[in-house]
Amino acid sequence: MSNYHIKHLEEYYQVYRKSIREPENFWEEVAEEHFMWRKKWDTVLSWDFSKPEVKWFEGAQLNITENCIDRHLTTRGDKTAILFEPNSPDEPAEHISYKQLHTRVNKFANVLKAKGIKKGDRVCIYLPMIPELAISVLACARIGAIHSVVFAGFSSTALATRINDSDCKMVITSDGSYRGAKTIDLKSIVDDALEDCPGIDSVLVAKRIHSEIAMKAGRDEWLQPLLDEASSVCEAEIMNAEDPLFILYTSGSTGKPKGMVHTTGGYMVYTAYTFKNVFQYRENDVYWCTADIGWITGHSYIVYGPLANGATSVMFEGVPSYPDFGRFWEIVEKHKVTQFYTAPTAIRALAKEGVDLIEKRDLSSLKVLGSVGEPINEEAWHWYNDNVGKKNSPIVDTWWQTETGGIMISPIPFVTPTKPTYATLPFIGIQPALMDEAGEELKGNQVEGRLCIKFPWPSMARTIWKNHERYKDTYFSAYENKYFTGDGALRDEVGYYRITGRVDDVIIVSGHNLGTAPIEDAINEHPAVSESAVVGFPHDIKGNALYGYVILKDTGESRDQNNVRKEINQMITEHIGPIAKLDKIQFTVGLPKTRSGKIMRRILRKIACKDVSNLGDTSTLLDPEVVQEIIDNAL
Ligand code: 6R9
Repeated sequence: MSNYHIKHLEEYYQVYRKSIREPENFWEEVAEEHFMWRKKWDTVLSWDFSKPEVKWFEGAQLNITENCIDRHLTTRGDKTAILFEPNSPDEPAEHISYKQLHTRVNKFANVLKAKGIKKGDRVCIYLPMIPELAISVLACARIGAIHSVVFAGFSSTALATRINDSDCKMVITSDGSYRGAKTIDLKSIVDDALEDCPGIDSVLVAKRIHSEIAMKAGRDEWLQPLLDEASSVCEAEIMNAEDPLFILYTSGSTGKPKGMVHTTGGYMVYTAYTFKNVFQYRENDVYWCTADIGWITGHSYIVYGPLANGATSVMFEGVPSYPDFGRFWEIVEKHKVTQFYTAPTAIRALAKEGVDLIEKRDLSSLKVLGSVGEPINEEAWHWYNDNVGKKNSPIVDTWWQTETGGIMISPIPFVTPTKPTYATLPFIGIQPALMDEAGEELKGNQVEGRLCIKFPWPSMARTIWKNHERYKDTYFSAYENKYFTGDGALRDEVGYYRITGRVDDVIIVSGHNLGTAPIEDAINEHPAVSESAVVGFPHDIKGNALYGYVILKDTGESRDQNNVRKEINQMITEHIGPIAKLDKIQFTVGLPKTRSGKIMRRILRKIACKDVSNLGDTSTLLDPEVVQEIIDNAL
């Protein structure tokens, strides 16, 4: 079949036009030819963005693990499905074949069943990047349990909030994790979290660092003995296409994280189809995405997309700087990686280290380079292109979101001519629109506005867990009949898109989305703080760093400001995790507020960026003088 793999620009335009003119026919063809359905759909698509309600392949039945594992057994049984590269280069890599993955997922699924987990139950997975992470995700999918993976860098408070929001019954974790030269006691973080999680009946613990940990009788159990005993046959649960597959939390403009719900059929079709085309994946490739499975990039492009294509997907436990900044290149050489997908923040950190560590390695296996998570700046793009790709491997700058499930705007390598800092063209089936402030769509090229999507695509999130109103408010109420992304973008003279960044209260730090509200909530927990406001400012490596303006309570006591700064960051680490720590903390007597009490973050942002030449209209402020005070004391 032709349109599964797009080979030249003309074909892209042809297929794109078809996907827009006849979306149902288009996606039906893709779904029919490349996947294993227990029963075909009655309706390809029904939708209404005003509710919003979107259903793809309604009436169809399937199990995604049969598509990701079972159907490859006859043709690719001994092929490596997951290639696990441990934190330490001295520990051998583990090649898990499709057959072995089948056995391990089935055993794990039987352990879940024996523990009383049933279709529709929520299971929280809080694991480092070890094979059990991918296997437990697939084991949940095997029996129809809804996985909720929480990135293992989140704090106990953040973990507890997520467990309780989706009423998880079980947590899967490990004794600890390796992170470069450090070890982290994951199990004790889980123990702390579970003090506040009455719904958790059981905790399964994988052994990784072999540390002494507390095991609570009647609740906690070591995973391995259970797996050893379990049968390796587990019938896949038959799921409806619109049954939830997983929940994944993302930050928003209130303190409460949003549990984005993804369903089964459309998510599978879209992640598999994008994977194949965006990475021009071929049978013997070794594909490596450096993300953590705790983020959407790992869900869609380490686990589901690659495995649905029968690919070999590298899973790396460690960090780019351990034992030195050459680790990525050592791994590329060792496993002859063909596609390498990483984040701009990693590229910038590696670029700072110079090219010696790259030149030591043979990177000639590379064919395609990818970037995701935040806009890639021109300098980083060129460094990546020149030194890693040797000007031979196209860079796919892929724009998408937790909410979109799969890649939305991206070049197709060897098909779309790339342009630094541009995510270029909409992927097949994707209909972007740029909107002006008045809510009108900007037609034609050379325009800049807010990025929306006009038509449903198969892998879009269907709702926010138990909060459909919030889903509607956040994404479908800014512009009528359109999904609003929260990003700004421009369209150049040939129709290429460039993402200019968030237009809401989300700040992307090292590729991680952080809402200002939860960080401010954490700061305000400090007994000496009366109010705070957090904004982003440009940072060489992290892309953005966080700048906090903090008003202290007047208690009459004198305080060591540096101690308070440390304590504030400690509060943030406890409530969210170290990724949300502030780089700069300025104490102030007031904040610029409108008469209605809204903080004018625009002004705070400019001051944090040291750009105070044009602060715009400050006349609507309650107390315009506070602005000068803040400027005078800026850090
Ligand atoms: C996949 C992922 C989503 C937000 C998104 C945007 C930013 C992601 C980008 C990019 C510019 C790219 N973003 N990819 N900005 N160019 N190629 O990262 O999902 O963690 O939900 O973040 O990340 O601002 O709205 P998620």
